[in-house]
Amino acid sequence: MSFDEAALARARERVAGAERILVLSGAGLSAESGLDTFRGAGGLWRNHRATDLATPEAFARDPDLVWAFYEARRAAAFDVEPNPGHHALALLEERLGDGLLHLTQNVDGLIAAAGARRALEIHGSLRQVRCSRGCSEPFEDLRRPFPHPAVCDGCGSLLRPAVVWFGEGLDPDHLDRGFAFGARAEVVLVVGTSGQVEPAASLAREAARHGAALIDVNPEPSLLASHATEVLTGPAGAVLPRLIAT
Ligand code: BV8
Repeated sequence: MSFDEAALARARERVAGAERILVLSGAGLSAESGLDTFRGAGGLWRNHRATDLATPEAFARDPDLVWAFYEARRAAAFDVEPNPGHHALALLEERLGDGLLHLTQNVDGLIAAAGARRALEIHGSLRQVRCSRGCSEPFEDLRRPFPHPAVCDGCGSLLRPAVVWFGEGLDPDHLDRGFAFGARAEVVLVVGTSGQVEPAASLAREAARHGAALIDVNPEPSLLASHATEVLTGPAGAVLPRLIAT
């Protein structure tokens, strides 16, 4: 791995000396597990753009197409394993306990599969479904294939994936906790995200604005790189184990 060793050494110092680290992860963290990112070459599905399918309008217009998209993503996510990047973040959480808060944009469940106990899935989870009218809480349903069309026991509305679609609000509790923690973090570790999606990207940017050193781990420049104290140009699975090594 030929990235800037000096930047890695400086970043490792910061991580080793930090008592509070906010982590924001995106699709790139799961790329080495074999899952497509949103906007990379694999970001297309049956020549639809993922971002066009991840909306309530798409579901209202064509629930079969949207469920086929999520069925493919569930099948892929349930069949792969966490990679060394996930394991490194789970180890860092074990080391720091309440001193680490991991906000993941990923819905693939891989950070929990790697042993992380407290990551917040701020965009929801492929492992859960919910009533499309929102009359009840999301619940885990791992059936493959999911028996769409299936309806809510409570109100008879179609069940949908329990993920946050574009145009839908994130859990206010996740946002409150993320902004509050980030305001007091010494380091904000951004891993595998293009930084294009809001309000997730603001959670990292605000932490940096409050003085946290932003470390951006990505093979390519992200929209958050301009706020970074250190940019580690490389894949998460290779960089993170070296970043957290003591
Ligand atoms: C909201 C769940 C308001 C579903 C996702 C105009 C109209 C409408 C809305 C907006 C608008 N302009 C802005 C918005 C807001 C919108 C938004 O941000 N749009 C963007 C596209 C401009 N945001 C929203 O709509 C949010 N809600 O604003 O609601 C509101 C408020 C209150 C009440 C009601 C409404 C909701 C956003 C959440 C959308 N859901 N996912 C699903 O997964 O199917 S977002 C989706 O994008 C995924 O979660 C994904 O993770 C996320 C972010 O993308 P990335 O993770 O960054 O993935 P990407 O492919 O972009 O990048 C991958 C990166 O990895 C790359 O940089 C690559 O270089 C790197 N990489 C590759 N390999 C590796 C690697 N890195 C490390 N290692 C590697 N090996």
